[in-house]
Amino acid sequence: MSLGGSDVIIPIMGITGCGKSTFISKLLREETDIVGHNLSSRTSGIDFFPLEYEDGRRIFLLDTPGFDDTFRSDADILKEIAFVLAQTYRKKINVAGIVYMHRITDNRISGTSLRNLTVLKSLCGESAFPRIVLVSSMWDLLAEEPKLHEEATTRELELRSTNEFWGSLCRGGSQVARWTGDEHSTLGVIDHIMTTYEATDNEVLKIQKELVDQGKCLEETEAGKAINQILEEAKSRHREDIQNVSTSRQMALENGDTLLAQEMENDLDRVRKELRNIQRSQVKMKINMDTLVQEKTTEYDRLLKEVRREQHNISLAVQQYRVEQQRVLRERQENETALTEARVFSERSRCDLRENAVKVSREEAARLAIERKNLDEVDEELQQQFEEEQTLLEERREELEKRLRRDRRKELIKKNSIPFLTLLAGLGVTIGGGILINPAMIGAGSGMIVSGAQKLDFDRKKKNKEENEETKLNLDEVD
Ligand SMILES: Nc1nc2c(ncn2[C@@H]2O[C@H](COP(=O)(O)OP(=O)(O)OP(=O)(O)O)[C@@H](O)[C@H]2O)c(=O)[nH]1
Ligand SMILES: [Mg+2]
Repeated sequence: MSLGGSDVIIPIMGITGCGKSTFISKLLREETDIVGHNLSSRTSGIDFFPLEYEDGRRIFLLDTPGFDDTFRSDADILKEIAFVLAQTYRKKINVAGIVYMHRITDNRISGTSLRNLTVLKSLCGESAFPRIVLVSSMWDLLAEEPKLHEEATTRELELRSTNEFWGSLCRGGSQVARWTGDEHSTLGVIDHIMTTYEATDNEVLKIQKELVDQGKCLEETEAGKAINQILEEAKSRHREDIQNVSTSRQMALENGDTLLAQEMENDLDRVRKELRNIQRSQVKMKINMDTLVQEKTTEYDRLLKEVRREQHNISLAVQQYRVEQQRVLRERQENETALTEARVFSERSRCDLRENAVKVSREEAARLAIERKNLDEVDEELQQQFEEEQTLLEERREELEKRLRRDRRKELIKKNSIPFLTLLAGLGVTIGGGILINPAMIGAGSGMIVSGAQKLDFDRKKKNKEENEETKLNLDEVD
């Protein structure tokens, strides 16, 4: 199994909850558990979703955490993204494009959104702006609300015309797209990225050049500087807070208000802790490519083992579902046989009764008629029982079928992530631009036989397009 050459990556970026995982899940078609439904950030590391493009090459969609992640600092996230981008660049896997998502329903551009945009711009560099598609989500929520829809359109215009939002990106060649939340719309974005990628020379992202070609430390890269500036601003705010709260605490002590003074002491502890975290984050970015590779390859090696274990467990579950499904089918078959036998038996009894009825006295005939009626009742009851049981078994079979499909999809995703994880774990060997998985490290595990990734159904996209012009992707050329 080789990886590299014509395979490409497409990072999906944006703040927490903007719809990155949902966007990806539309291409996977089956329900997966990658989408978060609460406030805490669901995607905490980078996840990889391999898909097959129409010409057979693989596209790895990278589900990234936003720079506002609930569990990880901005520096940690930058390290993660920088490493993946640098490592794939070293292995000659190109970035076909970047999807940057934004919730159009947000009434104003939050500080977090601005922070993400700033990092995006510095990460890509101006020459890669044409590789970016700015995708707004949540339009489906406005479909029935003309007034809200109009407001959103105005916001979209504002985003495109304001330099610090999307303005500079659009002028630099980034495209704007409305995402209607369905597979067709999602395919439109990917198709656009791939078409642009094929029509233009490969464009290396700024951070890839800085880390790999120029040997810069993470903190010296433009994205590192952007994060550092954000951290410096946060530090000055914290220092100011410490000064103000310390003064107030002193006054509270002088007034003998020990309770208030204690509360302020707690506040001070909290702010000092945050300040220390920021300082630690800054230290984390004083890292060059070699150290970054050392640190991250160890992490990815661990992740690789975990994914392979998970894949193995899913395989076991799939096998169990299959066995259970066979059992259900067998039971249905047995029920049918039992019913057929019962019918043959009762038909035979009915025949006997009919024959006897001709020869017997009137009293006896009346008794036989009652027997026949009893037989009919038993038959009916059997039929009813049979139908009930078959319905239950059919429901169970459908449930198993659903689980089987879901788990097989999960298994495939895991399986197809393995070559990518292997590359990130530093186990890939570059030969002639391709990556060979190191067989000694991988062993003969079932996980390494990578079957075809999910094929992107562009035919379906074309068909949908003809059928439903309303969901047409709004990919505007911006001059
Ligand atoms: N109606 C609607 N809901 C959406 C859309 N995009 C995302 N959502 C919902 O918004 C929530 C968050 O979506 P996610 O896809 O988990 O967001 P994310 O960007 O991956 O978030 P993180 O992993 O935390 O960074 C989920 O409940 C989604 O169902 C959209 O276009 N329309
Ligand atoms: Mg997510």
